[in-house]
Amino acid sequence: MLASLKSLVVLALAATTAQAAVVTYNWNITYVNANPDGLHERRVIGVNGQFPVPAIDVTLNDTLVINVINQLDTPASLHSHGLFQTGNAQMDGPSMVTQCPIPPGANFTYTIPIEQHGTYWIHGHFGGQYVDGLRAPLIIHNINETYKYDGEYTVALADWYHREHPVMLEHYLSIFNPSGAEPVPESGLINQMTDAKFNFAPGKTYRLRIINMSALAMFHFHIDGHEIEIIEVDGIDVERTKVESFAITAAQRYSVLVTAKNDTSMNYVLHADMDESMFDIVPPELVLNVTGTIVYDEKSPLAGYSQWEEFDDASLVPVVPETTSNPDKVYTLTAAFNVLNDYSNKATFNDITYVMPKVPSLYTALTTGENASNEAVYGKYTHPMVLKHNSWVEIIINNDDPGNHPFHLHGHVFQIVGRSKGIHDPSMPYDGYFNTTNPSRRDTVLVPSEENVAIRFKANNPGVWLFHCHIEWHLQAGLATTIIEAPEIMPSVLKIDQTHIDHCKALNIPFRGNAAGNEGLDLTGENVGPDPLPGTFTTKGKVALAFTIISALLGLATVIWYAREDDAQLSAEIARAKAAKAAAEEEN
Ligand SMILES: *[C@@H]1O[C@H](CO)[C@@H](O)[C@H](O)[C@H]1NC(C)=O
Ligand SMILES: *[C@@H]1O[C@H](CO)[C@@H](O)[C@H](O)[C@H]1NC(C)=O
Ligand SMILES: *[C@@H]1O[C@H](CO)[C@@H](O)[C@H](O)[C@H]1NC(C)=O
Ligand SMILES: *[C@@H]1O[C@H](CO)[C@@H](O)[C@H](O)[C@H]1NC(C)=O
Ligand SMILES: *[C@@H]1O[C@H](CO)[C@@H](O)[C@H](O)[C@H]1NC(C)=O
Ligand SMILES: *[C@@H]1O[C@H](CO)[C@@H](O)[C@H](O)[C@H]1NC(C)=O
Ligand SMILES: *[C@@H]1O[C@H](CO)[C@@H](O)[C@H](O)[C@H]1NC(C)=O
Ligand SMILES: *[C@@H]1O[C@H](CO)[C@@H](O)[C@H](O)[C@H]1NC(C)=O
Ligand SMILES: *[C@@H]1O[C@H](CO)[C@@H](O)[C@H](O)[C@H]1NC(C)=O
Ligand SMILES: [Cu+2]
Repeated sequence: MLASLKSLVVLALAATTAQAAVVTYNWNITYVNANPDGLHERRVIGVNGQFPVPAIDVTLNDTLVINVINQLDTPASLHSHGLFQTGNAQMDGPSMVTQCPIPPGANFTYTIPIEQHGTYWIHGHFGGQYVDGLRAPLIIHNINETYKYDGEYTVALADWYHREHPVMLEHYLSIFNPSGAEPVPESGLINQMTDAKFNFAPGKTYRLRIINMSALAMFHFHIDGHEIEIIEVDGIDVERTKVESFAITAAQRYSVLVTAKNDTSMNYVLHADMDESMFDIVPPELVLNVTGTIVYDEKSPLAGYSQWEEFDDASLVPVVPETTSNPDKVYTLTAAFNVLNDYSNKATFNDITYVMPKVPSLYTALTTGENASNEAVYGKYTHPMVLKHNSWVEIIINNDDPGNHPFHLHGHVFQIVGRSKGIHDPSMPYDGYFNTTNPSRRDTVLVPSEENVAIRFKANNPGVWLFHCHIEWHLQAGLATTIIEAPEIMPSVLKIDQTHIDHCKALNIPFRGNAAGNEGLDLTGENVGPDPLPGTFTTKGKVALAFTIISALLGLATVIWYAREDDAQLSAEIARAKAAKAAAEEEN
């Protein structure tokens, strides 16, 4: 089905001269077959029979309506990444945080008043469905753009796997992967293909909207022979900043202006090089340097290659300034990966690995009255942080892991006010502040290994917002916390319609009470996660210990996850191992 189902209804607003539109998309989510890298045809998740999923395109002050029909055999939900959803948290999308997922065969309508402009994306937020294809750019035009340009292109960068996400995830989180090695993608794609082309006309200026829709891969972006000027970062317009190249981690966005050459004698390569430091192994057949082409003339040859330098995103200056305030509350969150007491490698913030509650946290906030302000009702393993309305909050994110992690906050942009090397000790004063006068703002920030970043935001958006690593594997490994913002006024601001409740009922998910589905503070039966192993081992020590335990239990020498075994065989092995472990535990 190729016909676009987008329809545009212009509402005449009698009282004002402003023209706001209701823009409706009908999204029939189904499996389709596709072979985006030309190496392997597989089942992917598409929309209206199409893959890649076409972009959503709206204008500031429109109302975006997405009528979802879930024709998959699993539940699904959609998150509009980077949108504030002010007073609309029930439309944010993450399953078991702001809604019960949409059951197979059911429909759900996301109604989203558009209050921002810039470059965003929309993706599945049930399991890892976006990794299997359920992801698309979401472009919001300003009514009057800050910068002028003659044309625009979206450049969506993504990594691509040949196996389906649930199969890879089971192995990733299993006791067979004690070092927590992430599945390495088979390809990198630009606009979900390997040969994307962008036509430039001489002398014109283009806005390129670059979106990183990866599950894991980070890209370094650069265009041969052309200067690029950054003008937007995660929806925030910034002063023009000339750069040669920039890194863009999963879920980040940049807009750049590129002025075309004055002649058409050459075409040029657009580079999005995958950062190999993110991968535990780099298979020899993996092409790291993903490219597209800037085409001036189909018949012209490609120009040669050049070197470039990178820049620092915290140096970007927002066009609309925003000062910061001293925080009313400071949290320090230390991210780490460890083998926990279920012998699998999981991610933790302050030793807690995120586990979904029995009741979506937003429904808990709306149904527990005075207890909604008590963190305990959300359950220990959602790692709740209750914020007072309009308070200023600072989070110091420590990355105590050998890998780099991009952290994303739903419902906000945050200010990047500090950073330093090493792991900040919360009992000491913070020494990493570097800018509290109009600091750079964005919704996803990269925290390099063994460094920390301090972010600030005002808790002015009542709702429940996930704060998590946007490497999909790490989110699934539990690298998330839940921000409960202004629970005291949430019931007067947010409205849950009957569809939410119907979907919970259909999936047998309780929709009121605390995280365990009980009244008051009785959390008997709540979902619990694995906890850290006892003792004070180093990470390496813990991995080694777990290896010893697993080897002793199962008589296995070593298991290497990325070996491309047959999926069925892997699943069988995992099932056998689980049974063996259960049997061993029973004997004890
Ligand atoms: C957009 O919406 C805002 C808030 O409702 C309003 O103040 C503004 O005038 C609108 N702008 C236009 C151009 O319609
Ligand atoms: C959704 O797509 C599936 C598969 O293409 C099709 O069978 C079904 O009729 C579609 N449903 C609607 C409501 O368009
Ligand atoms: C979902 O929406 C489609 C298209 O509007 C409709 O044909 C179908 O009956 C709806 N399904 C359910 C379960 O409401
Ligand atoms: C658009 O912005 C420009 C420059 O900021 C300004 O001169 C112009 O008046 C604005 N146009 C409208 C319709 O707001
Ligand atoms: C996309 O994000 C991943 C994960 O942070 C990162 O490794 C990769 O470099 C990013 N891609 C680009 C183009 O920067
Ligand atoms: C293109 O030509 C115009 C007019 O001569 C000049 O101002 C401009 O700098 C040139 N642009 C580039 C990218 O060379
Ligand atoms: C890939 O790009 C990097 C720069 O990001 C460069 O150093 C390297 O030589 C390129 N590799 C190939 C095979 O082109
Ligand atoms: C802090 O931010 C302001 C405004 O964004 C900028 O002008 C200034 O250079 C920054 N200072 C530092 C030390 O980065
Ligand atoms: C809050 O929790 C306490 C302790 O369990 C309970 O007695 C009280 O009824 C709860 N309040 C509400 C409004 O549920
Ligand atoms: Cu991560």
